[in-house]
Amino acid sequence: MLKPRSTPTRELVNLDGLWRFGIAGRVQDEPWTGRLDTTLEAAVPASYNDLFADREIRDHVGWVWYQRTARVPRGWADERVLLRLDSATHQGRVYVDDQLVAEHVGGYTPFEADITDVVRAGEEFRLTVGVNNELTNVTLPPGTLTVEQSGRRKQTYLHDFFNYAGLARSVWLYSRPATHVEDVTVVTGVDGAAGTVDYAVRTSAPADVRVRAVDVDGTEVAAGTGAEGSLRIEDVRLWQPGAAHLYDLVVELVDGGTVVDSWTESFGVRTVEVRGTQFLINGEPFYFTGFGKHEDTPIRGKGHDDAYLVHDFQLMEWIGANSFRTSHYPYAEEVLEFADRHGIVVIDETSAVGLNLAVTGGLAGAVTTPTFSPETFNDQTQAAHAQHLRELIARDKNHPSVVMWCITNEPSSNEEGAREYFEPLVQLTRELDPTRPVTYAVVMFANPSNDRIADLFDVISLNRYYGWYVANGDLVTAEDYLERDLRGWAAKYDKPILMTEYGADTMQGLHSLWDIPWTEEYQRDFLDMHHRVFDRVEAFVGEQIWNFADFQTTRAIHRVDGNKKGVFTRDRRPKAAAHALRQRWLGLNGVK
Ligand code: GCB
Repeated sequence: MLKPRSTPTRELVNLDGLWRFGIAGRVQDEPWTGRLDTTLEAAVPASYNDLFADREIRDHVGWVWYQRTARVPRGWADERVLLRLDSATHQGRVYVDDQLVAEHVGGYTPFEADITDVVRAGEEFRLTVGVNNELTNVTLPPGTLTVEQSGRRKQTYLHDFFNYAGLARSVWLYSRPATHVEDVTVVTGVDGAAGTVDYAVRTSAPADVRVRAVDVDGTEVAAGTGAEGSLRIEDVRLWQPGAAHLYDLVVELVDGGTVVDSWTESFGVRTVEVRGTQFLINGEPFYFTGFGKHEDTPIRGKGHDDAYLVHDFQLMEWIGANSFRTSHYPYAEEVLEFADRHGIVVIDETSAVGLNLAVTGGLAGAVTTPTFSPETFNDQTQAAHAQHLRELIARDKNHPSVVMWCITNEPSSNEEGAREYFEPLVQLTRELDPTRPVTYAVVMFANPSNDRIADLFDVISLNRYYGWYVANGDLVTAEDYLERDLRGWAAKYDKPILMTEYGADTMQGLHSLWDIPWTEEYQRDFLDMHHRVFDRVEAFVGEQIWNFADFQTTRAIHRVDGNKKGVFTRDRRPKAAAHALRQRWLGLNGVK
């Protein structure tokens, strides 16, 4: 699905701002049929949970309602009119006046509705959006709903981040010509000094297609006609990690000499390949440095915020990080566009986190119920996962920054049923995008002898907590365990190995001379120990620390107002480890 954009043939109205807001039970039934009966207003984009001084809202389970009016610009009489929600976490229902126009399940991918037949150019309409935050065994991420003796509904879940919900990304009204570009796919290659650009344009109706590739200064560097084809850019400037270069592909639909739709897609020319134990970008070995991140800030929760976006990327540059993983869900498209423009490498992850009944919030529990079974994660979960992959890859396939798909975080890959669950999903990912490697983040209890799925993937991405959940406070033992573990994977698989998580909770301002977990010194020494080991293992292609910044989680005895494994605090101040990392990463410069 194309991100709405203003073009010579399309117009765009942003519907962000303050919307009337209420939780189900406190507003009228069928709230879309009239003015929402509330005095509250919620900011969009933002998760609603932390906006109000109201515990019931923060912990509400079920539907909440957002409402505002919007006016269709009067010049849109001959256009199709669409509404686009960049996300509604985790389920959305959209009403224009009394009419349901869209419904979507999945909290981190966009959806839209053609509302031409229910609105009129120049007139106002009432826009009501219901958002539901419930998680079950067939949603991604999954969760469990229970009813307490008091009758209160409660949501529990297996992932270690707060279940922020609401309209955390932008909402748009846009116009589109009746005959229009529906989708554009760009696949690039390198041929000597030239770049090759294979493109495919899907149109809503038969039309003549012409395309041209344009450089940043506006110079046309290649052109072609037809819905599919290949362009050649001589003396191409590649998109490189740390040195982004983007071109525009201008796509025009022409009918009898008139341009009926015009769409511009940015692209970068680059290649990605896994060869043996190497991860190659543009044919050169690439070593990932960086973090697993979260969309998480005070007050806004998971709400997209351009100021944090700029600042986070500034901090990544300052510290020498060349990459991050969108743990544990697809991030706002603005984040990927920024990464495209600034040469930051992205591992794009799905929201399939928590497919593991042996983990709770990072801690291992006894497996009492099988993870994959008709009662737990089943065919319906797998179907939701497949649908999520389709939506994610459709959304993100043209971003040069995205170099790999991570289709799940820490599933129970050592359990029976894992292979049956994942094999078709890996296959689907490869069909949807044959150009990018595929990985999954491997949980600590899956090792080279009991893991059942690693051979299906291109890169082995390990989440390991030696010195934290195992051998806590004993970095000598932890070093030994870590090295054996990594060497075990390297001995079994001829594949690149990447560390996608390692980290130690750290309270900013807590210090000690000794190996005391939670201190700033311990975090620094813990990371140093890991880096010594990584430098000794040949198949190693990168290190992404858990986490970039402290983030909010659900309540748990091992969480102090959230997870504190950030190298930066939640308000983005550096802990001591940040300075040590900076020394290492600026020195490495993406090559080990
Ligand atoms: C993990 C999870 C991550 C947690 C982290 C932790 O393995 O992938 O979501 O936050 O551990 O800190 O426990």
